[in-house]
Amino acid sequence: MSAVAKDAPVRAALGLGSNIGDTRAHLEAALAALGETDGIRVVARSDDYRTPPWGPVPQDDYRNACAVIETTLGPRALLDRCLEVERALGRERDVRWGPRIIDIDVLIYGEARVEEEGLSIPHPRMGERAFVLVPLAEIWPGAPLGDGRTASEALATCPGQDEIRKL
Ligand code: PH2
Ligand code: MG
Ligand code: MG
Repeated sequence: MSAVAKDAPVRAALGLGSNIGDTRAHLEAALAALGETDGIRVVARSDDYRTPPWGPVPQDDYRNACAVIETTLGPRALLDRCLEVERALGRERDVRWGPRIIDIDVLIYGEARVEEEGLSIPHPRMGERAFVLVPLAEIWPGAPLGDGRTASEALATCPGQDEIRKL
């Protein structure tokens, strides 16, 4: 055993989405790249779900999934790695809420609360979004949303689940 104690990994949840091009390949490539990252271990991956587009922009349905990871990266370094993987897969600056090749959001990072430029953890809107809660509750039903509810508790009252299809 090393004399130097290492920080214990933190359990975090990521939300992934794509609605441009080969959406299945984009999610697979994103998870592969994340899993190859020093300091990130992917411990669970949900099924993929076809979900109607949420928000004001008319666009194609999404493929959404969630992953649970264990990470020794801090929240900002984790976000930076997610953004790097998005860029590597070809994502460009896009319209807010608009279509995208790949979106990787940090939903939960342990019990941490982070409010910084470009980074809000727990993700402030996930408790109302079936496209996040359905895959998240599949792999981590007890995930703490930060509002006192778990993923499965929030899902019990979340509208829009009937339009979501497991792929
Ligand atoms: N992401 C958006 C906007 N709308 N709708 C669904 N169903 N899934 C998404 O991932 C999504 C969305 C912008 O981040
Ligand atoms: Mg995002
Ligand atoms: Mg998003």
